[in-house]
Amino acid sequence: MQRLITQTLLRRFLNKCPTHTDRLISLSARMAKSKFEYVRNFEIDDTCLRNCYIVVRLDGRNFHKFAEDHNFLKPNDDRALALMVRSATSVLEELEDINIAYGQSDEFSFVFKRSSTWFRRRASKLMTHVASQFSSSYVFYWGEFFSDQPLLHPPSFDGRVVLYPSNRNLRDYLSWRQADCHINNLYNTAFWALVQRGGCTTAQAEERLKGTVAADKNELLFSEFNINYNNEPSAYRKGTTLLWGRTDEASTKKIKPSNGDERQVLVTRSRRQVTTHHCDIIGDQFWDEHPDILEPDD
Ligand code: DGT
Ligand code: MG
Ligand code: MG
Repeated sequence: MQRLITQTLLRRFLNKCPTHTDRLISLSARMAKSKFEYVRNFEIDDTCLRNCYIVVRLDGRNFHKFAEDHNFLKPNDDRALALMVRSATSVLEELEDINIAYGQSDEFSFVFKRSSTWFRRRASKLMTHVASQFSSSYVFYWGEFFSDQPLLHPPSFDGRVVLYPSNRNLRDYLSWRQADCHINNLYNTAFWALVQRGGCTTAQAEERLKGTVAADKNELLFSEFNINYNNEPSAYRKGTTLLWGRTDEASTKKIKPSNGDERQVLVTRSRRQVTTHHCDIIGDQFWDEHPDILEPDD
């Protein structure tokens, strides 16, 4: 009996004593705070310069092939454009401080307020949040737009961060993207008209358009295919601009006055909402109509 008690007490004592492994773990924990912690200093400071607009531009990776694989209509597929806009809307809704976004083809630019302090203005945080929110939304909403076309492989989008220090620079950046949309769309409209309606091979269409200016392409579209380019959908010609707006929502509410019967009343509530525009953003008119997008230059 005495022997059994002694053995039990000894076992309890040994269980409380730190083993060799315990000692090693505790040593590593202390070293993690000291010896290893220096590796943090390899992280670089990528804080974006103050007072600048932060633009994150995403572009679909290898979308030439992605569009072929998923049977996108040429030159513009309304489903694909709408899915891009839906994904960009989700970026505005889920992330902070984006005042305006502009998109065309497989790209979208998101403009963070120049006064934004979101994620301490760290470029990598902003860019990766935009890219991952956009990409996951593209997959998440795919079926809403492509009900008859399964998603065959995961799409991905590259991202870059560019800083613009003045309102003029930011406007010129957005003008550049919209001018790019116009040039590409006019070319693609003429090219695919020649191929789809004019019976040209792609090589012949390319040859026909070599060296032409915008006026030549407009003329070709009108005289050969009776297409007035200016009547093409504005979403194709101008791309898509997303802004924050307010809409009034009406609903009914039951009230019961202390001296009367219960009755229904109409209440309207103003809700902040992302709004979609396919207009010119190069001229002054758009900026005069939306004075809240730009913050004053110091
Ligand atoms: P990247 O960006 O270097 O990885 O390569 P891509 O192939 O994405 O080239 P990019 O971004 O210069 O051009 C966009 C491609 O996306 C272009 O080949 C046409 C395609 N795309 C975009 N929207 C549509 C559409 O609505 N319909 C069709 N058929 N193609 C589209
Ligand atoms: Mg691309
Ligand atoms: Mg592109």
